[in-house]
Amino acid sequence: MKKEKYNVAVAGATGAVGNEMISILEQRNFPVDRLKLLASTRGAGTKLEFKGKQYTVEVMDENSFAGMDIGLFSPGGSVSQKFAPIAGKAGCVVIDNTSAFRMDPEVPLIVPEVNAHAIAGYHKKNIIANPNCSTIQMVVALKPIHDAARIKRVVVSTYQSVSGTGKRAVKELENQILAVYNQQEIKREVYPHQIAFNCLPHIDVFLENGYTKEEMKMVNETKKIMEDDSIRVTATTVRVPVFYSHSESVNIETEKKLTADEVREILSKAPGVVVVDNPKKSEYPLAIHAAGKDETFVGRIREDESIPNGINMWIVSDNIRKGAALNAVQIAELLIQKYL
Ligand code: 3JN
Repeated sequence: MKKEKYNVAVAGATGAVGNEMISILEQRNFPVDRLKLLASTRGAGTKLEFKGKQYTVEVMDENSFAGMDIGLFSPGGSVSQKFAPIAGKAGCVVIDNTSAFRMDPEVPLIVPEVNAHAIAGYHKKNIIANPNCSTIQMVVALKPIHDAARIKRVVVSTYQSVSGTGKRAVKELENQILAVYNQQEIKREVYPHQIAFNCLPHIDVFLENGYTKEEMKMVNETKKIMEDDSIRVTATTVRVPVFYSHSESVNIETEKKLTADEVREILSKAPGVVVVDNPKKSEYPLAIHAAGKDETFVGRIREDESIPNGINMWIVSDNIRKGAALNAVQIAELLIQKYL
């Protein structure tokens, strides 16, 4: 018999994404029966609110998941690596926000607007992966174009906000901005260089091929979600001094010719996408407008005049919401609609 309400565990509850997951469960009135908030020993004891009631964050251990139906995970990658399989085996379906399982062929990697059907394979490990934030907002816009004209190649450059790194990075940018204005010493702890008034072409670690891990996540996850390994993808990921929302300059080459107007038409009907594209009035997607919103905003849609079938566009979304917490809760909604 189908349950009416579900026992939900939030792992990594004290982090930026964990906090947002709790808010989104409340905002979307997710049918929560018992809520369990989990974190490492550092976060345990913190008090957090859900629907007007206070919850104390507990230390996550091997026994945390007995009797829980859904686990929304956003701890560090190594923590997910250890605890997601434990939770899965205990019958708690994990929706994991880290990269630990994204490329595992037995784990679906889901963006509900793009590949909801792929969730069907979740029971192999009882784990569903939430893609990287930069990938999510890009594929929401790419999928309807791919369906209409088959995308052959994608060249993306990102402008990623500091909230993608977490609360400490948000504080670091604030402190550095104040230090610059007050002509004080600039302190660095989170990033290898000053982030205030600067751009860092370096997100996550560098790999043998000269790309960063963040860049290769965008390459590999895009192919898996779009279910097409023939799409060629190349990425440059850049951290910019913005607090919330990631922006992306995306160039695509399609098999079939599409005009800019056709792309606008396709995207205006795409789920989760809002076209903001009126350059004459200086209207285009902006990080400060996307922050706190659920949609992915697309603008600056124009033909790439250097090739026969090319399109350029600018894609902006709230990295903590659609890029992480909201996408995870949408996956949980799909799961309970169809399977639990
Ligand atoms: O930097 C960003 O804007 C997004 C960061 C994502 C991130 C940070 C640390 C570890 C991830 C991720 O989601 O890919 C991971 C990871 O799980 O590998």
